[in-house]
Amino acid sequence: MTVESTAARKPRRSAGSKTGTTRTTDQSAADAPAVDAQATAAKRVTAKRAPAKRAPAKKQAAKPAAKRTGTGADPDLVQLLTPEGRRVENADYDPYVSALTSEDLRGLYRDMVLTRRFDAEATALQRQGELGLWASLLGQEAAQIGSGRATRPDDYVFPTYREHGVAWCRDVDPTNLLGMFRGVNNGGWDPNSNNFHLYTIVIGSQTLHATGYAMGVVKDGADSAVIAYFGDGASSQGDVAESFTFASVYNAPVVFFCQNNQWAISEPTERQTRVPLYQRAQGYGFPGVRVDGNDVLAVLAVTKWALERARHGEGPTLVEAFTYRMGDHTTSDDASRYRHDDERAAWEAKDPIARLRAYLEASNHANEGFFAELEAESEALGRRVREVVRAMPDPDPFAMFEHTYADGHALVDEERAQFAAYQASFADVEGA
Ligand SMILES: Cc1ncc(C[n+]2csc(CCOP(=O)(O)OP(=O)(O)O)c2C)c(N)n1
Ligand SMILES: [Mg+2]
Repeated sequence: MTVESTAARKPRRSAGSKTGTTRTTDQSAADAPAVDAQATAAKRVTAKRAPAKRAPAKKQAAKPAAKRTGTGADPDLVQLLTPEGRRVENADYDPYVSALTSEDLRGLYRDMVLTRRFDAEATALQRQGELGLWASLLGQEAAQIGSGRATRPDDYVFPTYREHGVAWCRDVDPTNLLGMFRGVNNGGWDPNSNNFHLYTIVIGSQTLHATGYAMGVVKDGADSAVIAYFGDGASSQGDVAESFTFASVYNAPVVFFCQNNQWAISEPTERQTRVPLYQRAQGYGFPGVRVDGNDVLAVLAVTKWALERARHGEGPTLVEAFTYRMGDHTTSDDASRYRHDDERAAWEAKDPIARLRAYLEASNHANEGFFAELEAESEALGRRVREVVRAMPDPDPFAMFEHTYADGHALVDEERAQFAAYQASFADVEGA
């Protein structure tokens, strides 16, 4: 499915493009002059360092203002599909999804269903002892599919450890995600094949990598954008604050995509922030938008808008996808120890897949045959995942000592010898 291609491509970013004056969407009148000054400085730096080969400035297409106000019950939330699956109008973001065909809409549904199935299969495999750990995305399918489908192949994606739906959109084979969780490799895919970086466990650090990468994109004169995923808990990390500062002052073409799933392991979001997370962006001088993270159309629209800003030299955007982690933090966690079932039940009523299905059915975008075929495809995916994981060869246990230092190290040599002695201690048992 090529949802991305439905949006018109815009001019390439250039050194002289509007960096500050268009960033009015999230600024109050009072702070505008300060931000303008900052943006001018950013433009100066960018222009000085820009390679000569980059295209001259082109006139910007008119952009819609970032709406912080939605049309639903929550005025802060951008929503195009209500939890009941009713389409609501939004003049700012409708243009980003208006060209979607029935096939595109079915494609988004298929993406979410298959991603959920893959995720459920991985959780079951962990319970069966086939994986060491799994971080489920249950409940976050719309946030991930909507944003993932908004990206172009030449964009670069920096995920956390939970972005299985985004990986799906980037054509990373889902079975490749499982090697690390089985402990047989350190990643399992080539980041440069799909412009999808390796999973990052060090909370928030990938926002710095993404910002640096985005600054490099500008130096290359390319018109691609970068998107960095992180969580509500990660928003408290210094790395994230630093990346916001750098991205802002260097006007880096990066979208900070925060999946606020309400929990950071056992810490609720109110322990991370006193203000809605999207409002943090204002202090850094770029727009922030809160989108209904369980509404795939709204997420697609808002992320497209933010990526286009980046492409056109308008700098970073913070997108807060307001969603919910339906499962445990990982399979090592037990969320029933710290949160109530009624909270989960309230979010179940906002399920991202159920709401798109309701819309597809009510609008005749899909018939029973489609849903039946998808169920069969889902079963087949589950079977394939089980077979591939069980067939993954164990690595040579000594391989882990080979990649720590390029030229070897006395301490690693010592540890290798200790490990060899430990392994040898099983010889008697095995022989008995
Ligand atoms: C720098 C760092 N500190 C702590 C941890 C341990 N840790 C792993 S996941 C997690 C919570 C992250 O929560 P959030 O950013 O909301 O992402 P979510 O897991 O909810 O997707 C923490 C604290 C870590 N991996 N890295
Ligand atoms: Mg979280």
